[in-house]
Amino acid sequence: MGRRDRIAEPWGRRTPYGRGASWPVRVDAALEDGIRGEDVERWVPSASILHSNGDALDIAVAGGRIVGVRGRRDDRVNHGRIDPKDLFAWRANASPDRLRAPLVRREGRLVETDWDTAMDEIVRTSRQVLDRHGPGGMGFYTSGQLFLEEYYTQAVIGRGAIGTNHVDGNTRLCTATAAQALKESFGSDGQPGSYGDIDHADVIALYGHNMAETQTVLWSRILDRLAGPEPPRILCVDPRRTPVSEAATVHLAPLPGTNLALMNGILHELITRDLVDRDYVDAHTVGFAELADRVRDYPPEEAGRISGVDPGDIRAAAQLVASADRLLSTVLEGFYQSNQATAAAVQVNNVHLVLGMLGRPGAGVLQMNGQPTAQNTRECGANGDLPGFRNWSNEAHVAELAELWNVDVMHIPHYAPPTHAMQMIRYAEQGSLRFLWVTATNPAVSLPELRRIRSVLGDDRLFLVVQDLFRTETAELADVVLPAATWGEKTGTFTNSDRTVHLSAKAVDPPGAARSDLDIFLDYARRMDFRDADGNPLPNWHDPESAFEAWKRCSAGRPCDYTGITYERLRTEGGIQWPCTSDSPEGTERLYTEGGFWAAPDVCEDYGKDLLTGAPLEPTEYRTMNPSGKAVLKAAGYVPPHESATAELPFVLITGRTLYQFHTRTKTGRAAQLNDAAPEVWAELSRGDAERLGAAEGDLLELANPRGRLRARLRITGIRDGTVFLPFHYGYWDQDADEGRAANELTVTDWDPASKQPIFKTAAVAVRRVVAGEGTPAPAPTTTASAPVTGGVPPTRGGPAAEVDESPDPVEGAGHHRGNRA
Ligand SMILES: Nc1nc2c(c(=O)[nH]1)N[C@H]1C(S)=C(S)[C@@H](COP(=O)(O)OP(=O)(O)OC[C@H]3O[C@@H](n4cnc5c(=O)[nH]c(N)nc54)[C@H](O)[C@@H]3O)O[C@H]1N2
Ligand SMILES: Nc1nc2c(c(=O)[nH]1)N[C@H]1C(S)=C(S)[C@@H](COP(=O)(O)OP(=O)(O)OC[C@H]3O[C@@H](n4cnc5c(=O)[nH]c(N)nc54)[C@H](O)[C@@H]3O)O[C@H]1N2
Ligand SMILES: [Mo]
Repeated sequence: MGRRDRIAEPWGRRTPYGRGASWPVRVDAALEDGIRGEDVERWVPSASILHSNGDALDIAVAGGRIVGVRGRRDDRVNHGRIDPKDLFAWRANASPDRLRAPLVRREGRLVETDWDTAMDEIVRTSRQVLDRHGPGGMGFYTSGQLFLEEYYTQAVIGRGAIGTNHVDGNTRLCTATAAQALKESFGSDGQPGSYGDIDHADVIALYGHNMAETQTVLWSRILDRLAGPEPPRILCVDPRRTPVSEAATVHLAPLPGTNLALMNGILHELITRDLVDRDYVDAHTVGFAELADRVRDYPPEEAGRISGVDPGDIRAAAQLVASADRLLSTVLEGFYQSNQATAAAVQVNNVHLVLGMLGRPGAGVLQMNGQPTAQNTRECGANGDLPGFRNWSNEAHVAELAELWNVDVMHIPHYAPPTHAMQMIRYAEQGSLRFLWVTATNPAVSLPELRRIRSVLGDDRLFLVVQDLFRTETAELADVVLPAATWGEKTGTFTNSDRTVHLSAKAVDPPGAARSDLDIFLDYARRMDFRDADGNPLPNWHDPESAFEAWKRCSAGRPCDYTGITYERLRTEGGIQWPCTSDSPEGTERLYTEGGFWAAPDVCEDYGKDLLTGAPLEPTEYRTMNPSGKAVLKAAGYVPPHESATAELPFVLITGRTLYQFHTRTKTGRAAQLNDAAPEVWAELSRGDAERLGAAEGDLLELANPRGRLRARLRITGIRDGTVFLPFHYGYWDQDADEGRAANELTVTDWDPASKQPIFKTAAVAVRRVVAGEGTPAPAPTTTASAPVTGGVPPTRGGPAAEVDESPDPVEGAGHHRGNRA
């Protein structure tokens, strides 16, 4: 099939297929300039690390260096394809500014030191804080980008050895709402659907999910269905014009923050027009009467009034999903980070439950993940959950952990729900949290209201450890910086959005003295001399595989049961979907096929919350409501966002992603192909709003509200009126700058009451034009949702450096893994 510029054509060449057929193979490969297939000495199995899709790939190694990547043709997830970020960003691993030695703060400055000095300082401070403040003085803020083995080790150290409740991940910012929505509806986290559902669905609905840019390989699968016989029809719910909306049969562009009203409008139509699957509802759910009652207040006219969507379009959307023979829905940040996040995401589950659209090929829900390993943070209990999706308010579940770890049950905090990240920041601000260990996340750019975050993390009272690959904005605030090995330099497993587990093996050595996160945590545990009740070391494992085996014991009998998976199987077979047990050795493609949910009172992960207030249900209340563990139809009424547009701050600010950059750009900003495609922050406005401001493409704008200010060049796009979009990828200029370029200078300290996920997608801002662009367009890509609606902007191209091999066969001279392609 030849070579393609995958910056200009991010989704690559079409390989059309029809409904129910197998998605054709297309193997994407990118090797360093001058390296040919036969120069590659080893291909090391891994998967993509720059989104949640879990695209299986092999890392090419020559001369002790990573020299490229190639998609794995036999893997169930990607059938050989990889996305532009994964094709190019591996170059960042070898970046000359990687951290090569630990840093400690001396007289205000970070200076290089050795591991003993750095670890001694961490251990000494840990002991001091434990003595003076107890376990509640200690906090761990981790990631959705480490490996399963590392999270489980962190969870055991934090919850079992130290006994602090303050362990959370940046998954709180990412998919806490996905987890909570799944718990509310089905009793437990765990994705009901499968990527294979794309092959069978005739209607696919994407809610607040710009899949084309954020899971580009999965979108390629949909594009290939759209290009084949019997294409699916698409529903898109997004206030911007995106590649998804361009492909949609029905596009609803709500005012940001009004998803719940819109969903209630859709459910109103399904219920009042009696499009409900009564048999399914009666057999498998509780709560239908309350739901019907609640949505009665949201006829399309009312839902449309609130959301600014034409009532006819709401009817058309309801008609579209109701007409599906097999309906697949996906949900992401446009719901999870917006007003009433959990309540809105739950209504998508409700659509599936009332239509009986679950557990069959093509009929499924994907409450998507964002980060590559977020599923593992959640299942291992390194975020605000207990390991193995155990219920913190179920005494028996906590006792299981105490037995597994051989510690006193009272030592594992379960007096309150695990502390969420925003609350940890609050404790640090108030001074009760004195030690914070940040791993694989860059909160000085990614948390809301950065001026506040800088002041909390930079406070002398807080001892801040930052473990990263680079000297990030957050590392600059740290007391100790630890240099970590990353993907390709260490071994571990991780699980994608559709429960597929992959092994990522070490391909090359990390730079300098950098060490794997797992080794660092285990070293800390030894130096702290953590012991179980019998005086044995805790944790009692020593490497990735022994950590994985320990995790398997923890997962046994829970929804995320890994007991049938081994490193050897992952190495030889490729991705396997959990649960995988001796009863289901091939893994499990879909959950809840016979209705059987994880919602019975004794097994469920959560008794649920009031969606408006977040108040948790008492165990007895849950038992009464759902004694036999059916799915729960949970309803909620609309309430406006806490911050809406005003006369002074007339625009609603939404923030999000572009295809070519990943988060705070520590990797994608260091690969020329990706960096050049979107090198600098920009702001998107509609044509009408731009005219009203007297601004043209490329003009410099200032966005401001009481929390901060930033400047960005204007791109005029198909976004809805009254809304301004900023990519959140670009870190601030310098620590003292009062005016930055990070979107989070302007976002608000606020979170969803049920999931505690911060609201990154509704804030109010003023926008004014500062300087004319003089014909220079905004530094925004043209191939994406940022596509200009005005002429004269040159198209985004990568050129020869971005040319990638796309072939039905593997590149020359390379062996392939056997696999279980779906
Ligand atoms: N290229 C790229 N891919 C990524 C990542 C990345 O950084 N770059 N990050 C990964 C991670 S961690 C995540 S979490 C995912 C996120 O993946 P997505 O959720 O797809 O990405 P976002 O751009 O955050 O938001 C999606 C859409 O939500 C819309 N939106 C904003 N407010 C609202 C609202 O109130 N209602 C509705 N209905 N829509 C709204 C925005 O217009 C935007 O197009 O992407 C993953 N993949
Ligand atoms: N305004 C706004 N803010 C947002 C969002 C938004 O849409 N809008 N989205 C939110 C979401 S969904 C997310 S997921 C977050 C992401 O926000 P962050 O997690 O802060 O972003 P990253 O840049 O991915 O940070 C990961 C860090 O880990 C480092 N790293 C990578 N691999 C390893 C490793 O193996 N070990 C160690 N120790 N370090 C490693 C990287 O160098 C990087 O510094 O941002 C959130 N913030
Ligand atoms: Mo995320």
